[in-house]
Amino acid sequence: MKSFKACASALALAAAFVALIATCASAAPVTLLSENFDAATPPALPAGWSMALVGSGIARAWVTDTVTHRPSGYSPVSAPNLACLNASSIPFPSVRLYCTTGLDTTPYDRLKISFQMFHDPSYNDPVDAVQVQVSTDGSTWQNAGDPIAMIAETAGWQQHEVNLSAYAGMASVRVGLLGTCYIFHDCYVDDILVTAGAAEACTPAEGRWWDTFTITGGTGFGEGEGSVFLDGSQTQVLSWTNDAISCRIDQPRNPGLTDVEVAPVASPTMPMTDAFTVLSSCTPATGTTGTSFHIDGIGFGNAKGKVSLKLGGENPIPLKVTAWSPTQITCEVSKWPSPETFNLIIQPKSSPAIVLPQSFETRMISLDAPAPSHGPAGTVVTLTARYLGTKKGKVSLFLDGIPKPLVKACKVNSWVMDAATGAGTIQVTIPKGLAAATYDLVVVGPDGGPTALPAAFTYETP
Ligand SMILES: [Ca+2]
Repeated sequence: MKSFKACASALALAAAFVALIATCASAAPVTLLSENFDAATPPALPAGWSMALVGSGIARAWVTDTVTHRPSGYSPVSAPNLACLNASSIPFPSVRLYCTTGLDTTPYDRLKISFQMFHDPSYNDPVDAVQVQVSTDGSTWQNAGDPIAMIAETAGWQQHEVNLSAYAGMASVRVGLLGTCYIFHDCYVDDILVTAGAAEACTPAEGRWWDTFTITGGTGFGEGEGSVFLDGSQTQVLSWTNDAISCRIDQPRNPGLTDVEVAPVASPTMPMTDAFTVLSSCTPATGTTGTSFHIDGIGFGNAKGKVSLKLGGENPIPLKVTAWSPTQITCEVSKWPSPETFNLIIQPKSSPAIVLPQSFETRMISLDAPAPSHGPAGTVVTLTARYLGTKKGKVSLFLDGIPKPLVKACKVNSWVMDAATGAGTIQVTIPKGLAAATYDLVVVGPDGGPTALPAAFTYETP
């Protein structure tokens, strides 16, 4: 909905029309705030930034500078300036460095702040830290994420990110960095970025083994190639940019709704719940005796091999193979024991077996009401059915009467199923010699079991 809102508002803003439509279409992250402190004249803060003391004691200030002093001699990440909070002795207040203009995050689902912070292992006090803070009214501030300690194994700059998505979709969001540093160390930051984006999404949102899909949205995936997981197991990454990740489903997987997780190199993982649907590699993926279906994939080889349905530790049920290529097999169900979801086992001629888990489901016959639903002996009745199989079954009229139930077979005139869709019709003739009553219609389908349509046909006598 928010993406749609972003597009709708773009239509209203003629000047920004092209740029915003492009943003919606590509779902690339948007930079809402970028501050490198390089346009300021030290020690002044750049325009749009201010500070506030939090706590009491010896007043001090965030300033801009061209180099670090405690420890000394380190350059800014981006030249010529960094931002610095000078350390002082106790009692000392923390000082918030913050942007004075609220950011409009209403079009977005995701929000993130990233910044560079200087770390130093020597003379470090555990309280020395930077805490990201957010205000939605310009006066009260909340902590976002944990305080980031200055102490580190080695001296140098590190980039940090804090997820601010709880503040996406709001009219005015101010961000701040609350610096705390005691006596020996100053607090240094540089290159603050606030990035927004749509919710992460997969396009297309469904696919089968060997298909590709692209993940976009979010606040940027970073430039280094990370990893992508489908339901916890890694899948192949074909390309990776900050804006989009292209993936391939490089192994057969269980069909169904799947969690996707993006694990960038330098950012926290991004979980996407139920973001992708794995489809069966079988088309159709449901059927019955006589159903013809094809399997798409890779690595089947040129020579015709074997295909079977398999359920747990039971014996495989061989299928009739009617066509075979390295990437597509066509086969037919000849016989099966009961309605189940089967693993499909492909045994190429000269390579190991390929298992497509939970990929083909056999179905019982399903029936619609007969037409007509009443009439005398000799009435020709049509039943619309699915999964009726290609082998003719049996149809009877049934009445649970006294002293005993009555079963009377109907003549089956035709029994037709489309081998690809499973749709079909059964045509029967109502037998002679029954009492006027409303009977169940009982159909014995391809799995050998009876399926009843209760009180489906009213038998009329002259
Ligand atoms: Ca800078």
